[in-house]
Amino acid sequence: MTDTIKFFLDGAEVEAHPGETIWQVANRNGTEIPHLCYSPKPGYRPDGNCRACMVEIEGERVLAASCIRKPAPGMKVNSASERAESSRRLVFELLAADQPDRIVAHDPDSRFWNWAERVEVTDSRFPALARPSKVADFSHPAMAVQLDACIHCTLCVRACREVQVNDVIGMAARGHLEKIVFDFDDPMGGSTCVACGECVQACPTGALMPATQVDEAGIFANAPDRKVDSVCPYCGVGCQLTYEIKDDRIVAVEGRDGPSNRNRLCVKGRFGFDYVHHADRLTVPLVRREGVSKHDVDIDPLNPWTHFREASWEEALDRAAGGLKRIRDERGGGALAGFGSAKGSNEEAYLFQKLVRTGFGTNNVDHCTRLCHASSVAALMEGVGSAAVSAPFMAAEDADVIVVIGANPTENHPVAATFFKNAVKRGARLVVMDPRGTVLMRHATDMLQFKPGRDVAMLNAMLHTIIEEELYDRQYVQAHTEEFEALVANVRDYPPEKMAEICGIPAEKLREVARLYARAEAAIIFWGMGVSQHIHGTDNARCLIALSLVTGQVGRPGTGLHPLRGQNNVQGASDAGLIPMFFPDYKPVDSPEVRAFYEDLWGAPLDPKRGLTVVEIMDAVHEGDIRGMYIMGENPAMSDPDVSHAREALAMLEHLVVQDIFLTETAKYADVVLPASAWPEKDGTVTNTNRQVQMGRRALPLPGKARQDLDLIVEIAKRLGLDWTYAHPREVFAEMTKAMPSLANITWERVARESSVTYPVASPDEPGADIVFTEGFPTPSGRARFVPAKLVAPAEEPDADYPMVLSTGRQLEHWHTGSMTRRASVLDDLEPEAVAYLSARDLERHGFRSGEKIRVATRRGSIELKARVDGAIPPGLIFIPFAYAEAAANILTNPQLDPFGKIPEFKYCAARLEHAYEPAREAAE
Ligand SMILES: Nc1nc2c(c(=O)[nH]1)N[C@H]1C(S)=C(S)[C@@H](COP(=O)(O)OP(=O)(O)OC[C@H]3O[C@@H](n4cnc5c(=O)[nH]c(N)nc54)[C@H](O)[C@@H]3O)O[C@H]1N2
Ligand SMILES: Nc1nc2c(c(=O)[nH]1)N[C@H]1C(S)=C(S)[C@@H](COP(=O)(O)OP(=O)(O)OC[C@H]3O[C@@H](n4cnc5c(=O)[nH]c(N)nc54)[C@H](O)[C@@H]3O)O[C@H]1N2
Ligand SMILES: [Mo]
Repeated sequence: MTDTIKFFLDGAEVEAHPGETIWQVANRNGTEIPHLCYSPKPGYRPDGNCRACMVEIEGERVLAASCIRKPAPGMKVNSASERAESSRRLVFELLAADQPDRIVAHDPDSRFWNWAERVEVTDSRFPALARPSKVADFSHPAMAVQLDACIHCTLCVRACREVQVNDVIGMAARGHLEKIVFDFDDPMGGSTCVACGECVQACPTGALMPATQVDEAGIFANAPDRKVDSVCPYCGVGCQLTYEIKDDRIVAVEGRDGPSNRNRLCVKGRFGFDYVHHADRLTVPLVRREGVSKHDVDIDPLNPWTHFREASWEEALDRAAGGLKRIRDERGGGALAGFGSAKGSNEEAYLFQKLVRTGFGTNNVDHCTRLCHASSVAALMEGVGSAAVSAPFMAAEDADVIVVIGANPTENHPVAATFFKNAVKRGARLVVMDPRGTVLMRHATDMLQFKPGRDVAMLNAMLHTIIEEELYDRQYVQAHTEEFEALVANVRDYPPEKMAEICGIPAEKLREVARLYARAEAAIIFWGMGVSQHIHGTDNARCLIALSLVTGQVGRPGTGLHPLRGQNNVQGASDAGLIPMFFPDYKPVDSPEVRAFYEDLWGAPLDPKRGLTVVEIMDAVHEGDIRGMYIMGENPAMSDPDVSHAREALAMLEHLVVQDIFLTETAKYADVVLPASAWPEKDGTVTNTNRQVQMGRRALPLPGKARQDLDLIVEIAKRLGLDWTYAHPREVFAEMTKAMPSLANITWERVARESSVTYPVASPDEPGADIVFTEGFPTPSGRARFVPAKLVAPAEEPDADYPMVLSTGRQLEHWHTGSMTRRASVLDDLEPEAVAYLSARDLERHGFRSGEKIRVATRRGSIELKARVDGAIPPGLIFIPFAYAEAAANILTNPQLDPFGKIPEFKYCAARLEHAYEPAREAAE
């Protein structure tokens, strides 16, 4: 800290760190200075426009805005002089003149009114200015805009343009007509706003408010009676948030300063919370009525009584466990399987796999990671000995080159994407590689819109360039890797000039991007499902790993390999052992020493064979090998590939127990349905994509007779003969730390205290290691291994019958199978219908109009949904999100698996477009 300076604040000598403003130093020293246009939150640039923070500086004629003014050595600042105070009071008085009175304020608890009260301004001597008449804009389902309270402080503009980088809000006009506008002065609901709500969180006056907190007249409503700190239940970013609660209902959500979100949230985290209060919530245990077929499962969640009847907890649990026990005792544990959940806590995931392993007696336990990053995990384990990210996504802040491949973070990891966009503003190069144009493309410095399924061709061409042009890091390769020669020999066959045609990117561009990445001081790679969900997904990831190793772009700040993890707890659930080939911490089940350790810890004999994976389990049901299943917090009837086949399997099961918060498409096939706890109803830890273990806290009571997921797992375990006594997740966490070296130096209390602890962590009082592989790799040799990849074509190529390529994935507003988000009012309002995204050319060629209902068919089946033209989709490609039960994308998808990761090819199959079935037309024929 050589650059600290000393100056005087209100007579006392204080120290300023480099770059600090007077306001920040004062604040750090406990001197509060009013502020309106200034937000002390990270990411907000001070603007100094509102004058609410004026201070007097000795020897200066005019007062200074303390939020923007930096102190000089020896400067004498007076924050409480009569002149400063009366000037600030005047500012508040002038602003109050133009505000609705506090009793009818949109937000009487706003920063503006709280500060006005503290500087003793309650009303104003000044007349109000003539205001434009149209001030209220309630066009957006999530946010209320009432510009009569706007003070033109531009915080919302900075929130939108500089923090979240969505570029929707701007300032228009001049003088007293000046106002904030959305796009070209559109209603907010009709603008390109993505509803992250950053502007609402930033607004100091209540001009922008969550719609849940204003009544029809625009006046404040639903003041919370309590607040609970937790973590977002949606994606792997793991944003920390605060639930604001009134009468045991969430009324609003605010972002907290967590290490992965710095107060930011996205539309789902901020406005997608009311699924927990939806009328469809399961509130009583259900058992299937005697003799009701599982093959006809069109059940209304609000009226399930045709198929199910209510049962007492005793009966439901006895039946649930009894059916599993009978199958185990008659046929052995191998006839059972369990799907655990990546939407629950670490403690639940750990107990679930322990139940399957010690209670069922099988390793047939898996979860959605199989459909997700299983191939990335296979490649990372084989190449670098660890499947977690090598650096958090915040490392983008230190990178010169950021590569995003096969991921659509503005929709799927929106808060992480804000940091990528921030990095571009700072001057980093952003390389986006995706067959489909994404929103991130607008921010990309280099866009490689290559042919779907051709990643290996593109990446091998880059590796070829790096080796041929000797751009690789010879020293790094020598010191830290093995089997380099195998890579060199392999990529010889893949020069850019030859690969250009295959991947659709000109050779010179391939070379240019290869040089850019290799020569960067610090380059980092982020990837997603576009890489992993292919029959060659493991090969795709191998190439990315090779790129980073060959150039030494790993283990330093701003470098690394980061598979963006999807579910809020998929990292934690995988770590906890919800995987058929691994015990907790990726310890192989087929190693006798490992097994002995766990048999000792758990006091039970363990199955020495690897278990079956998600898709294999469904196949085994068809074969008659698996007869009973326990599914907690997964919806395979929607999320598995070739879902007709999966649904048949579910119907064939002799015994199916489903534990969920809704009567999902999967639950409809159940023999017993156990109503469980939603995320805001439970205590537990979760691990995000950055390896940060975070604390979720119970904010709400359980609805009806619903019970905690953890308790239900324990109840089933007891009925299978296990002597479990866990009464609180804290006890489970304590046991996990014994089974999992990765959790060394982390305790429940520590996570509760610090909110977030990154693993691995070297001691109880040090922060965890954000960056790993700084000195070698956790492999037997300490070296990372190159694994060459050959070109493998997608399993099903377009042909004369099915001439197009179908790709599936996600939308910003919806979560996977829609069970939660289609029951979240704002989200459902924003995206209410199933859509297929097409290029204008394909639409025209088929004679469709945008918005028209069309049919998409593959060899597995067909669905009908609305066509939506998307300029970023190349001709020949159809993109369908899989959130809509009425047009389930997985009726279409191909279940062919990658041989290593066992992940299905969700991103590529042959399809064709047809006219929708129209009864009227058929009748006329
Ligand atoms: N809103 C929302 N957010 C989510 C989720 C959600 O359901 N909704 N789910 C979460 C989960 S579990 C996950 S795993 C993540 C997934 O997050 P992403 O990985 O971003 O998800 P996808 O939309 O499936 O696909 C990513 C990209 O892959 C591209 N792609 C398609 N084919 C190919 C190809 O052959 N090669 C390459 N390189 N790219 C291709 C697609 O065009 C798409 O832009 O999102 C998480 N976040
Ligand atoms: N076509 C296609 N299919 C795909 C993909 C794709 O890109 N394309 N992506 C795949 C990927 S990456 C993934 S991760 C999977 C996701 O597949 P799933 O995990 O099956 O999908 P979700 O909808 O997230 O299912 C979560 C379930 O948990 C329930 N739930 C939520 N919170 C709780 C809780 O606290 N307790 C309990 N007991 N239940 C809870 C929800 O109601 C829901 O039924 O889908 C895969 N399927
Ligand atoms: Mo996922």
